[in-house]
Amino acid sequence: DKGITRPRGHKVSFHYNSQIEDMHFGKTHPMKPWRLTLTKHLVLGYGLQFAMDTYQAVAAGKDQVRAFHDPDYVDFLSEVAPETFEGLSRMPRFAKHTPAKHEYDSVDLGPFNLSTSPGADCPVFDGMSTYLFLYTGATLAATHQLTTQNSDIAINWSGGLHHAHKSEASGFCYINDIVLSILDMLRVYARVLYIDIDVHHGDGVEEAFQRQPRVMTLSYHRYGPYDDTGHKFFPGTGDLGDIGLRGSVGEHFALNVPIPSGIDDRQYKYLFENITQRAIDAFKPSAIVLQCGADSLGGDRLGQFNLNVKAHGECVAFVKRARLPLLILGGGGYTARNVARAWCYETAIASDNGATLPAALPMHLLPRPAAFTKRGHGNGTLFPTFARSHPNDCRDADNEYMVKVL
Ligand code: ZLM
Ligand code: CA
Ligand code: ZN
Repeated sequence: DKGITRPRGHKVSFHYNSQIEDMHFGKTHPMKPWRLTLTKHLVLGYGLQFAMDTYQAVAAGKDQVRAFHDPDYVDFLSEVAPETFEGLSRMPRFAKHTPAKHEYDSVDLGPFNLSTSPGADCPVFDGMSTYLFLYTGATLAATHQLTTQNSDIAINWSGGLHHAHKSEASGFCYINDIVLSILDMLRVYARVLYIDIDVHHGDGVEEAFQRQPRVMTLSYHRYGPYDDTGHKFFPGTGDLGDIGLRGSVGEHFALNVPIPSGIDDRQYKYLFENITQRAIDAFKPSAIVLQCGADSLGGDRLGQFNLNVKAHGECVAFVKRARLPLLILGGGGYTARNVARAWCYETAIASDNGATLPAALPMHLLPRPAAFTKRGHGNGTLFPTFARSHPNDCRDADNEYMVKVL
């Protein structure tokens, strides 16, 4: 069908729940769950579902989330909504988790670094609990496919929330689905390698396993001063000398590749392939988790790298060639249409259809002709980025590959 093939002896599973797309962090918050709508439409438009097993995700249980997170935090996340936030925040078992105010915090933070202020990194929004437990459920289902040997590669683009801590939300991340997945994998696999190509440092995952020699964490990220204000690029950790907890058995099982802004395809590919290969050779993992944050692409609203979709995808292709059980997760990515291009392309690479994607968009995904953009013609819900495009959203204009292929 449509030239999309399922190679024999190479099973890929795709885990998703469309309910996640309807969530809103707040009007101008950079994290847009509807980037997953765009991704889904591209994946289905190209017929990639015929090359994979697709699974509708169900919510993770609180007990599953407690495998890493503090029980009070899990209760708070499962009960909180914008209307109940204030009341819950005053309850002593939750109030004791309220952080001290930092000088740079422009918003008031409640317990667990959560807030109802619109400017917060981790706002409490309508449907938040549903959202959190669903993306976590999708990652755990994907993990289960691998540990039971039902899939060789499992994909969850709604997961990969690498900043969440044991009892604190951070950087748009509330539940650390990656840590939960790796903890589950450790019951089956001797060693797990975690690789993180999001433009931000994978601090939550590194911290969780800093004393653990069975998990090696390897993050590539922007590091150093953000601009001339002297503020560091978020989260400000992940220096080259960060190698896991010194003096513990986990020392040397964390690797960090701090990178200045503007890195291009050739430079990134050189670093990624050389370092990742040496990590695989030395550590000999039994399984790999790859966080594919798309904020490392050129033109990202928050990122400062200059990668093309093709080079981002080559990281996935490279890791796939290790032929180990592979969990592929999303993460950051703030210029929605580029996120969809990257994750659709990477879905094709995972399912061995990377070379067969036609250069032209599938017919029903083409932008409406100008004559139809007048008000009153269609509701524009299928592919809204064309209607919403903003000058700042077009910084990939000379991005040859993106323009040509997707
Ligand atoms: N202020 N609204 C990456 C996580 C990056 C911390 C500086 C909040 C923003 C950002 C929020 C609507 C991943 C910081 C920022 C403003 C303290 C960050 C709400 C714009 C907005 O317009 C915004 C009013 C918001 C947040 C920008 N926050 C940009 N960068 C980072 C977190 C997550 O990609 O790695 C994985 C998913 N936070 O720099 C501040 C220090 C909070
Ligand atoms: Ca990273
Ligand atoms: Zn990021």
